[in-house]
Amino acid sequence: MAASGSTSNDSLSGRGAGDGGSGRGTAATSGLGFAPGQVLSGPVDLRLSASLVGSRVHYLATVDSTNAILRSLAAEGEPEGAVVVADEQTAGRGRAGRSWFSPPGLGLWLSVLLMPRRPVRDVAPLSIVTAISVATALRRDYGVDARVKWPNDLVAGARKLGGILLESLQGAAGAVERVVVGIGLNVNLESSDLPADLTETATSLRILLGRTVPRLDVLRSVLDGLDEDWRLFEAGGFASFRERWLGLSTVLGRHIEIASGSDARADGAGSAARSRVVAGIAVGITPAGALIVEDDAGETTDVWHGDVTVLGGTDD
Ligand code: BT5
Repeated sequence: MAASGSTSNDSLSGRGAGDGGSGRGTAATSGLGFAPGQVLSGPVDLRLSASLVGSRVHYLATVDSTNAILRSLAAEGEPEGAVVVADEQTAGRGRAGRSWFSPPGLGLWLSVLLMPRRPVRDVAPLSIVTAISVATALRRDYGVDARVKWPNDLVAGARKLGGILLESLQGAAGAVERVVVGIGLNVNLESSDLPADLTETATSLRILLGRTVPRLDVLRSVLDGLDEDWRLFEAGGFASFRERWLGLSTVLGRHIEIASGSDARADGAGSAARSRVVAGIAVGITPAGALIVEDDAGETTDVWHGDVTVLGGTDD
């Protein structure tokens, strides 16, 4: 299908107008510098160094969910590395049926198509790998103290800066043929933009830095970082990210509770019927990306997915 989504002129601001603080207002900082509704070449139009991630970038104004759009495109033969990025999502998705607040022009709401051809279990850590990759890019290029909260959160100062939603389109014999990696990143939201239920828990680059940031620059930083990290993951699996996780994790060494079973699995099948809570200290991560939790009796459990609550203090 042709990627569908409405177009608007609001985002058609001069390229780079947001970079120099030229005072052209919201459109200058909110627009990606291109008219929405186009398919862009990452290397040519966006000047990405990446050769795979962002090979084609569908830039749309308003969509229900970039993950949903990219799933449809994938079914019609979209190549690996394709990206869908939208100014606004009207039905942005979180895990387990939750929603993702995606107001127009203030964040990066995007999805990347990957084709790992690895078994489901090997692909599950891609969610934390993506969070590690984005955190690394933001630390390097914006100097923010971005960290990761297993399994899929990007946090700063104990607040949620972004989230990752992995959806797999499973192929034959357990091989994952296509994975849609959804990334939501709060860029230029101010506290007053947040709905009441997120004011105490969410943050953005703008809130952290005290200034607006051109979304195009953040997009480049994130896609180039992902391209590099995706190659590392393909070559060495999660083991290549273990050290970085140890340095960026907000849960390591903390007393936590994990509600698992309410989470959607990597293959998208979900397992809502079974829900269990594992409690203890997060003592490490396995080479394959499962969180190791040690209970009071010293027994350890490997946990593959779930929602983590850090007990007795803040999350960072
Ligand atoms: C996530 O789910 O964190 C995954 C979010 C993935 C969003 C991207 S945007 C592009 C792509 N297309 C999509 O449709 N989705 C992906 P989860 O761990 O379940 O967290 C969801 C919870 O985060 C919600 O229940 C809220 O409490 C909170 N939340 C919602 N919007 C938020 C925001 N903009 N900033 C911070 N927290 C938010």
